[in-house]
Amino acid sequence: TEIAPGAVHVPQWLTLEQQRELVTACRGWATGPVPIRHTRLPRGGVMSVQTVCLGWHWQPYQYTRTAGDVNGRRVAAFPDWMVELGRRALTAAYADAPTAADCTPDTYTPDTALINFYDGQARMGMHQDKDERSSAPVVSLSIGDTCVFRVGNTETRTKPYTDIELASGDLFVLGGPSRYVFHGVPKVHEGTADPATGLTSGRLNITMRVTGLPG
Ligand code: MD3
Ligand code: FE
Repeated sequence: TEIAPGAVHVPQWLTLEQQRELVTACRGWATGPVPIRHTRLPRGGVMSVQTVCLGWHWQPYQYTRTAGDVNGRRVAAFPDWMVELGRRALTAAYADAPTAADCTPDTYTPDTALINFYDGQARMGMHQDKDERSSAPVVSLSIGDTCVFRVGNTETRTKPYTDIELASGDLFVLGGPSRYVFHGVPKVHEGTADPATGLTSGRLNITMRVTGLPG
């Protein structure tokens, strides 16, 4: 379903087995070289969401190879199998909306992933993703609790916006004219996760991106 030009929702894209495998992989990264943490914001706040990164370490306004705000170590590599998963995701999302992509699935090469974990109280305020030096699409995969995902406009963090539910296994691709829209997660429906995913509580979201940074 195309929510806005370039913003495509593919419900139930991941199989239960793929979801379980991703949960297992994410558990490993969360306790890897740079453990999952609540990101500190420049103005002194702390995000309610917990994040662990692959390939590049994200902090507001910058991507670095090492995690200066955690333990100074280099983040885990972005795996080749996730590049392939990202390409399959673009193919699935843009099959019926080919004009939306500013890059074709076979050349799409994400080099970083932000893995966000939401407990029942976690939220993400309305924001734009502008720290990447590339306008290539962002691929989002959700596992666990269902959430409300708010897709807004490129001008303001307020109305008009569209609220949709993102459930376990759903794919969302943001590209083309929707790449720089304000968006957020105002609500997680606690306790809606299917334990067969491997997550008994909370919500996991994986976003793959192209940083546009050298090697
Ligand atoms: C729209 N994550 O990590 S995923 C984020 O569910 C983020 O954890 C949310 O927003 C989450 O920055 C939403 C869907 C998504 C991801 C990236 C986008 C929507 C986007 C980039 C541009 C516009
Ligand atoms: Fe975002």
